[in-house]
Amino acid sequence: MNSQAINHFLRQKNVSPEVRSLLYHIARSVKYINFSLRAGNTGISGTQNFSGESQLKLDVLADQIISHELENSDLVSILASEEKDMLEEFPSSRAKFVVAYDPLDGSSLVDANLAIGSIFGIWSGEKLEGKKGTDMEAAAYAVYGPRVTLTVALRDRGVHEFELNDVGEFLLTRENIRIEKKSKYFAPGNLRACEVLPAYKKLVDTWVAEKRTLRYSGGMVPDLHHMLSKGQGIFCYPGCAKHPDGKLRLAFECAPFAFLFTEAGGLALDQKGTNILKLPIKEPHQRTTIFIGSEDEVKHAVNFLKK
Ligand code: P6P
Repeated sequence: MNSQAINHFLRQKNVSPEVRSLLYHIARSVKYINFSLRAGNTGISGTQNFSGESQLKLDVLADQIISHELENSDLVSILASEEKDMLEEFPSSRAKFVVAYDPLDGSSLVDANLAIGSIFGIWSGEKLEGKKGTDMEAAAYAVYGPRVTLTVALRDRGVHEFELNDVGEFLLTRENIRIEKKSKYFAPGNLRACEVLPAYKKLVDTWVAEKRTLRYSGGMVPDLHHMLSKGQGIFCYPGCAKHPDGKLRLAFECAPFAFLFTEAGGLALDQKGTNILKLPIKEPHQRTTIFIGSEDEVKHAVNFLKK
């Protein structure tokens, strides 16, 4: 496959100039975040985010990079960041898009030199409240690992992966990524939930007994990228005593990934069996449980836990 630059590829897919421009600015922010990761200080900033999690200097820096890039695009009316309590509003922007993002998901893994990522959800309009994953125009995530990749889902136009090369271009590496209905891989997050959900332990024990392959790093972005790379998998994050409604955020993590996986033929449900794409965002930092990946595996897991 001839490796096309991202903007040329998006133009060929008839993506609107505004969404192309937004993705261009997102790609630029990923480049700068990657540079700061390779050169930056992994120390803590001494501040906390809305969820009470201590912020690394890199969390704050990554958030600033994305916020400045997207403000400069003059296309966003609302920016929602996992690292900020309040929404940023730009009433004078020329086009109206809402972008929700997690600037550096899994940043606590940086000191262990494990892969981490950035997650982006893009909607048309001027407010985040009430939006659902089904309303998205596009979603994207970057993986900062041995290679830097940017994977983009375009409404009704598939899921495609680009890799950052040595001269700062994102070149197409995978087109029309698909997720099979069944999987030999499993990523069982939040095993502490077994304490309040014995069926979860039985489910994981079943996968072990079936000799399935465990692939779990503790970073949602590389763990889900693994599934899209292999074309199969199931990632679970059920509720537990500490987080009865789950730990992961709907707007910044689960809705964008639900959009990506659904575009690739996969499925994302919450623990009650509701499609994540249909959950309305009531407040930016709202959390949800999530089971995401190969359709048959997700359905089986959620039904198994309901027994
Ligand atoms: P736990 C990282 O902190 C994160 O937000 C996701 O990237 C990851 O899937 C999850 O939390 C891991 O949670 O409870 O295992 O630390």
